Amino acid sequence: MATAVYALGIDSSTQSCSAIVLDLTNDRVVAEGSINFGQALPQYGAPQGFIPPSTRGRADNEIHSDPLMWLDALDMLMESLGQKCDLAKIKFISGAGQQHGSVYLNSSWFETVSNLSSKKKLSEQIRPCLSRKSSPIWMDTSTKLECEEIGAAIGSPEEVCKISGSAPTERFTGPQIRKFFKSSNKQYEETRRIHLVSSFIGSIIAGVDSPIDTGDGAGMNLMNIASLDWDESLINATAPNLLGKLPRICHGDYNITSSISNYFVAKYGFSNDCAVVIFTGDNPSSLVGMAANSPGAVVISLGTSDTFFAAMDDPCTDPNGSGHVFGNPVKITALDGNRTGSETSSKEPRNPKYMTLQCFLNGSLAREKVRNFFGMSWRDFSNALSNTEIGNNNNIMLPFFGNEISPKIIESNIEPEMNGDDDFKNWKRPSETARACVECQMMNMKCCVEWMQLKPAQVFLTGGASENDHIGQIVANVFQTRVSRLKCNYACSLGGALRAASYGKGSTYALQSLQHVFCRIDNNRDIMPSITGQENVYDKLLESYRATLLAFRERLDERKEMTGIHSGQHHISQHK
Ligand code: XUL
Repeated sequence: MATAVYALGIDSSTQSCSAIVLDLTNDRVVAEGSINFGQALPQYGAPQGFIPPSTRGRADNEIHSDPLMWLDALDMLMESLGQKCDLAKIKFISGAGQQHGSVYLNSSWFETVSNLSSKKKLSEQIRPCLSRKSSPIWMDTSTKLECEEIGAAIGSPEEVCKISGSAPTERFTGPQIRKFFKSSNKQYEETRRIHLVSSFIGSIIAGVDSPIDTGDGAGMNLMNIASLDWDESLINATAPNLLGKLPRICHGDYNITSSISNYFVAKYGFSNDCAVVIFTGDNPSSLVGMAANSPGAVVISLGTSDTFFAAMDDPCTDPNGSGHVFGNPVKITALDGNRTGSETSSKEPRNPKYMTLQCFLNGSLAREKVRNFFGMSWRDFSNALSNTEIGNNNNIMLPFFGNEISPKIIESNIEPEMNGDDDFKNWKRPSETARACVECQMMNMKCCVEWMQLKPAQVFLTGGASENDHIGQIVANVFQTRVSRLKCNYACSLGGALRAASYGKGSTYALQSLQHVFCRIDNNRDIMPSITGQENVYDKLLESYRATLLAFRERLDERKEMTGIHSGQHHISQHK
C-alpha cells in the first residue's frame, strides 16, 4: 500500500495557534490541534492573546502581543500534533496569521532563522533578533495621526484607497510602522526586517526569510493593488528607508522552499523533503478553506473579530473608507480541470486576483461582554436568542464596547448605545440584550457592506460562533438568504493545508478537486430565513438602527466640540 501523503495547515490567530493535518491519499482529516495562548502560556500575561494595555502603561487603544508567545505556542502545537499523527508523512505545509500585526527584527534575524538549533526553543533563539519587543496587532487603533499624515502626503485618504485598496487604516501595518519610526527612531534604525505575522511564522517553518503574499500584503497600506507590488509613493510617505526593511511580495510562485527548516526535522520528526508554501492572512486563507475563492460565494466569519468577505474580479473600493480590497491567495494551475458536482460553493475554476473584506472589531469580544455582564453561560446566551422575539420588540443596541472598525469609531470611553424600553436601556433585560447584540451586529454588517453591491443567494458561515443555530437564524433573517456551513469548521487552517497541497513543490493536487473533498457543505444544517420579504421586521428595524447610529455620531461630535479635543489625537499626544 502506498504511503499516505499529508498536508499541514497552521493558523496563528489572535487567541490561539491551531492546525489541521489532511491525509490527501485517503481524503480524511487525520489530526487537529490548538494551543490557546492565554491558557497554555499564562507567563505572557495575555489571557486573550494580547497584552492588556493597562499592564504595560499603554493607552487603551495600543494593543500588542509578544511574538515569542506565538513561537512557544508553535513549538507546543508541533509537540501535540506529533502525538496524534506521523509528522514524517507531511509533505506540504502552509498557513495563515492574524492580519496586519508586525514583527520587527534586527540584522541577526537572517542568520538565525536559517540556522535554528533543535537543542533550544524557538523563542529562546529569536529573542535576540527582536528590535521591538512586542508586536502591534490588528486590534490597535492608536495611529489616527499617522493615518492622517500618510493621507496628506499622498494627497487624500481617497487617493491612498485608490492605490492600496484601503484608506489609511489605523490597524494596518504602514501607519503602525510610521508610529514606530516616529516614537522609537533608534529601534527603527536597528530594524532590518519587518514581517507580518504570516510571513514571520512562514519564515520560521521554512528556515528562510519568507516573502509576503498579496492577500496579507494588501493589509499594510503599502502595496499597490493594481501592480500587486510595493508602492513607492506609499513607502516614502510612511517612513524613510522602508523598502529595504520589507520582504519581497509574491503572487503566483508560492513555494518558499522544498525542504522545511531542519529544526522541525530534528526536533519533531518531519521529513526533510516537506515543501513550505507562502503563508497568507487569516481571512484570505479562510476564503480558500470555505471554497469561496471564486466570485459568487459570500463568507461571514464569526471570530474574535467578525468579518464579511468574498472573492472579487476587479478592485472596487469602499467610499466610506472602512472596507478593504486584498489579494486573493490562489492561482488556478493546469491541474484545475473541469469539475463536476457542486457540493462546494465555488463553480468553474476562475482566477480572480482580489477579495473584498469588511472587519468588525466588536465580534465575539462584544458577545462575550454581554454574556459576562449577565453571568450567562453560552447555553444561557443561546436560550436567550431562542426565547426572544424576532426584531426584539424594537430594542436596539449599538454593539460597540470600545472602538470599532466598521463603522469607524475611534474615541475614548465608548459604550454600547441602548435604544428601547426603560428596563432594556438600564441593562435589566438579559435575554433582550443578548438578542439585541447579535441582531444589531448583523444589521450593522448589512449596512456596512452595501458598497460591495453583492446580492448573495447563500451566505457561508464559519468561526466559533457559527456553530450556534440561533445566531445562524438571525444571519439568515437579516440577510434574507440561506445560511450554510461546511462539515469542517476550521476554514483558516484548512485553507492553509489546501494551499500547501496545491502549490507545494512536486504537488499533483488541484485546489478545486481538494476543495470538492474537504470543503463539503453540511446540507443538514442549512438554515433558511424564517421570515419573508413582506413581513420582514428587519426592514423597519434597520431604519431605526441607522437613526440610532446617526444620533450617536452626532452626540460624539458634540462631545468633541465641547471638550475641544480631537479624541484620536488626544490619545497620541498623551503618550508620546
Ligand atoms: C481583518 C482584521 C481581522 C484580523 C484578525 O482586516 O483585522 O480579521 O485578520 O482576525
